[in-house]
Amino acid sequence: MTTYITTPIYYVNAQPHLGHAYTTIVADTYARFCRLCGEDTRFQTGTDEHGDKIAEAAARENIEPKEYVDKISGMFRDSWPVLNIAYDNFIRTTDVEHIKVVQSILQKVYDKGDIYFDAYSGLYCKGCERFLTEKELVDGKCPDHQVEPQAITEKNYFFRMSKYQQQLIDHINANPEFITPERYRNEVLSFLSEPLEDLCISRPKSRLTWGIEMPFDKDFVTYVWFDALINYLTGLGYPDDEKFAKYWPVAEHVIAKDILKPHAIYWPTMLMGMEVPLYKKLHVHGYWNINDAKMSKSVGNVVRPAELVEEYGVDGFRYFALREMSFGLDASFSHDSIIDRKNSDLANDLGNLYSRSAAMLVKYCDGVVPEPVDQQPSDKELTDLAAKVVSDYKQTMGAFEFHKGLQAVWELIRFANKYIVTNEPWALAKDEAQAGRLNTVMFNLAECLRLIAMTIRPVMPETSAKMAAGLGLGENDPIVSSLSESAGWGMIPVGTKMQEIDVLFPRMDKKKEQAPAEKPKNQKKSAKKEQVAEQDDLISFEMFQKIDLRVAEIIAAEKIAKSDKLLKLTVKIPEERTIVAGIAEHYAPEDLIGRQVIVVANLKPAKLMGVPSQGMVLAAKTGEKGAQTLVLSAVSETVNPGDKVA
Ligand code: ME8
Repeated sequence: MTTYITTPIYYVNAQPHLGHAYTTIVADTYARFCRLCGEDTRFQTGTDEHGDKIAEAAARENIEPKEYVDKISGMFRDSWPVLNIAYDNFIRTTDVEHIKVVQSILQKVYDKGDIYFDAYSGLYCKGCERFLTEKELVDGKCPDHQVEPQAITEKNYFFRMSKYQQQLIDHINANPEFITPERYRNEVLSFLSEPLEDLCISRPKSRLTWGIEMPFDKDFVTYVWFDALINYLTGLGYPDDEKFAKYWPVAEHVIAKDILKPHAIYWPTMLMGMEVPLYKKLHVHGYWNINDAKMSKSVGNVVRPAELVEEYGVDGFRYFALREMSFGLDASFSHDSIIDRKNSDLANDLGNLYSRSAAMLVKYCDGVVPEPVDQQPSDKELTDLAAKVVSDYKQTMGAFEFHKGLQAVWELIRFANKYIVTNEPWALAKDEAQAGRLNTVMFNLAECLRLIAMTIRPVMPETSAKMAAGLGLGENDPIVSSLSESAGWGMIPVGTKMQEIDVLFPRMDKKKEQAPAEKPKNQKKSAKKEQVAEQDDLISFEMFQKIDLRVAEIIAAEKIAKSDKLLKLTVKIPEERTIVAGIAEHYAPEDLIGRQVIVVANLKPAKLMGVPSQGMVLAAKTGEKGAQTLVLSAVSETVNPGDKVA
């Protein structure tokens, strides 16, 4: 079996956010799942780099479009390894090969008469990059972008999309899995019940130069879907490369509902015009909202994937994204919901199962998987459940119901935790006559861990590898990496020697301060400044200069009553002041006297546990999340208290 899975190619007018990350994690998980099932799999993502919005973004930054797209495309490319996303191909629409293929396709479709030149008046939405019909407007505005579309009349090239309307309806009716989930298939069929208009596919160069030139008219560039959608072919070396012959017939696209129409209507009709077979499946998911509100730059609630990885770990984030969203429906992100999932599903259920089982294997079996000699009828409940879980998992993951696939695995995890309680290995260990039974129970637990390590592999590759290592198995041992070969019960070899590993998922504290993405912005920045900060995650030198960093000498330190974390420090910078620091768990007050540390001297004064604090002491956070240690900042030689740090 072969699989070709793609994400949309993302516009380079903004940095990657939670929505982009979700789609890409979905595609990566599916690719890993297909590989787990032994399929030859190709996974492609990339960036969409032509068009008005991008030319405008470059102009705002005062740089050439090419320089601009190189920079932002690089940000997308750099984001994906942080999320453990392993694509096979990253395509850019500014790639020379892509441009050549788009032009050759345009010429072919033009030569056969499916592209014509005509005047057009219409209501154009810049956000959607297409003309909207009156019917699509809500209160005269584009429902997606909340702006009134512009009335435009100009001569342009058109693709005869209407010609293929019936053929597309027939195809969708004959192939129920062509567009899923079903609600989106119904939406498309309902749209197709009205006459389809032809598709405007060009812009005069007088209005836009940042695009691919029409091969038959140098005064026009193509715009923009006829450029972007073709990436799915050019990434396979269309038309001559063998990759095209091999992977195109099994192409599956993943998108969100915002680009349903271009993918479910424009693209298949374009393929018909190009005389290329249609893709196999379109998988459409819903939208992530933030605390039930739309994610938007102006509200200031855009969630950045790198921040989530930093906060919750890569697997914590991947698990949450796939478990929380029912594929096809909208979902709401909040820091509390991710912490809840991490604590209950990962730390309590999976983490505890692993640590309890591993500890008992070490204690009662010298860390070696024992031979099961005394399987009892009650064990059949466990082995039957494992078989059912693997079968449900395979079916749901293959059908893009990732939340259900994970639910199935968690059924096994929760049952295994109960199995420990009902079988009481600690009691069996006290009775020599029960040695065989103890070995059987411990073997069964080790085998559960193996099956769990294998089934979570597509979603949480890092944790799966860690569990495999803990079980003394190589990351790529077929018994944890091949569902086609090793889905049955009882495959962990007797005699396998366990290895010690770190805690899988430390619990997280909910009361901690929320990450910045959730807080609304309250200061107004100029549009230009915001753009730069948004795109670079950088602050200007002027902004940095506003932070008054100084060397402070600690002259007194004491605990604050009723607080485990806070110390009251008296420092000289060179005048004396009080700073409250959250370092009580890491430093004894008496060890601090005489130390020179770096402080932010111009932080707004605040009261902590009733004690006024005028500044902040800087320290490094080191170690695993949840078990971090603070190490105070210092200067390498003694200097005068109050010296500036720059
Ligand atoms: O549309 N929730 O690019 P784009 C979930 N270049 N997913 C979201 C999301 C959200 N709130 N916001 C964005 C384009 N996405 C075109 C595509 S393809 C030939 C050309 C994800 O940068 C989701 O996958 O606007 C959505 O379809 C995509 O980003 C849109 O990305």
